[in-house]
Amino acid sequence: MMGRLPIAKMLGVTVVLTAAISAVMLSVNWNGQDASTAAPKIDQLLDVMIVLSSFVFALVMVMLFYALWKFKAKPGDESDGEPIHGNTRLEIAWTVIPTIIVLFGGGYSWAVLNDIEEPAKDPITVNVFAQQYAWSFGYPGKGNAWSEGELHVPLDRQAQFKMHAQDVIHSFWVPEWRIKKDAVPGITTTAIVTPDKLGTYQLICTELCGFGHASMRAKVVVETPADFRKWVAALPDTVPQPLAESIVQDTETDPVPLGAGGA
Ligand SMILES: [Cu+2]
Repeated sequence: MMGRLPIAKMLGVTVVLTAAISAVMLSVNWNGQDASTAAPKIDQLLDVMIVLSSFVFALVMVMLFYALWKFKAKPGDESDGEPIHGNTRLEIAWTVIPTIIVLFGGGYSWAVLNDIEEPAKDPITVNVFAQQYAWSFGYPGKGNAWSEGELHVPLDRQAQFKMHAQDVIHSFWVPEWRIKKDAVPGITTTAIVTPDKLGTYQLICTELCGFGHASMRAKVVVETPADFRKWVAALPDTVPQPLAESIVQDTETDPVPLGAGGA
């Protein structure tokens, strides 16, 4: 039966449909403004995945509509369908093609992740404390200065955010930076970001963490190193004792912790 299918024609239609769907989907700026060195790489990864998904969608639609049109029962035909047992060629195709697509997607994502998490020589470390329903931040390289509800980082310098959840799981997300990382009670998770555009952004908790989840936000300011130094020097408080203890108690998950940098 496979031999009688117009495979070349179906593939042709699939390619044209893939191009058309991709063109529409790629015309949308899904992730919005970008403000970190990782953002363009993640956006490109998404674009590639969109094209691959469009191909799979187009292929399934072409086969579905071909089958609907070609094998429709004639009016009055009440007979059973043809009994079909395995089709080796088809089974090999539908195993091999998805395997290649998934392996490619996995390998490409791995390479991008490796690239954007490559530790820089002189990162700044920021401790991020997440609790229902607020964020606060400690600057270990600046005498453990502490800020509540407002995070400042210098421009063009890798920031390593060490997450310390105080109660339930929260998640650290600044959309313009693209990076997302869960803050999990008991362990230290690390988000690595190099902000490359000055501006004011919003940190959003992106893990449903309770009644006040929707309002769990903080202001994020990316500023020049000089402005950052001035701001952090003027902070009146240092990290309070219970939060400082959570740093010690949490288990480090990064195999090569970079320590408290950021002088
Ligand atoms: Cu939360």
